[in-house]
Amino acid sequence: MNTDYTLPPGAASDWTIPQNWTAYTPEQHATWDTLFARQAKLLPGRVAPEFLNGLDMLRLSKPGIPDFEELSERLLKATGWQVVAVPGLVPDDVFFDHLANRRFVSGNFIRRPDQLDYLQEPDVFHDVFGHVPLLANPVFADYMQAYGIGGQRANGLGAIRNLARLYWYTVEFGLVQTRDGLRLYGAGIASSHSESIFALDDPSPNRIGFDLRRIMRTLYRIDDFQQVYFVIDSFDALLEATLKTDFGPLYEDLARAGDLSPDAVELNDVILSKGTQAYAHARVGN
Ligand code: HBI
Ligand code: FE
Repeated sequence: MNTDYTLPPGAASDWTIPQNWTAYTPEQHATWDTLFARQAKLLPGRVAPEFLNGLDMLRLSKPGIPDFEELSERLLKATGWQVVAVPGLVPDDVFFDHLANRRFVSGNFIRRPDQLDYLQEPDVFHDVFGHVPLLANPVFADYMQAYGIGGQRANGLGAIRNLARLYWYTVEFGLVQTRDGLRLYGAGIASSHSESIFALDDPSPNRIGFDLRRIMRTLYRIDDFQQVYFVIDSFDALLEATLKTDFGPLYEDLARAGDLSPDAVELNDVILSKGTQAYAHARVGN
């Protein structure tokens, strides 16, 4: 995927850079505060309770862009994870190596005030607000490390394309069933005001029960709301499904099975809601 990137000047060989927290301007801290306030208001009743717990445990409501040293100190105590700064997207093998060692890489920059609703590269709000709360949960913390270790293996088997879909449809855009109803937990949803509403409430997307093999066959779009969301029963079930799977033979099987489009519905799918796809069809180019 990103393996042709060259190491930016000033970065260490593992692509980390100093966060340089004291260099953030008051405007940049204010951007964080604006984004935080908007999501903190929207998410209760929408996000998995484990996410809200993480926000609380890590004191993420403290004003301003979090200082990674302080954040890592709390996170280390909770689950042994740390947050390290990187300039942007890093090559897959570097990304996997950090995760396998319980280090989460975060962009140190923040979006401009005119980009509050969408940007292509993951910034500190997406990475820290979106991803880090669940890293304070022991089960999810283990899942993320397992993904990193699995990524190192997939790299050698030419199967990153398949494995990356698992990350996409769980870590970035996952939904979870709870006693109180459907909740979001994916960082791409949790850090987006509009998708936090769309993913749960809009009639357009399909919502389908989690199935590891099915997910790894499914293409995804990076430039718009998802056309399908996959729903796990619990973080325990997600971790167990990945730990008990022998990915080697599965990758061979997936190569034969072929890819599915994001709006596909398969015979064996557990359909929680069949989408109209009206949103996707109304967009130019669909
Ligand atoms: N780099 N900084 C950063 N953040 C990511 O989420 C990321 C990355 N490099 C590769 C990557 N994600 C994914 O493509 C892998 O899961 C395959
Ligand atoms: Fe992300």
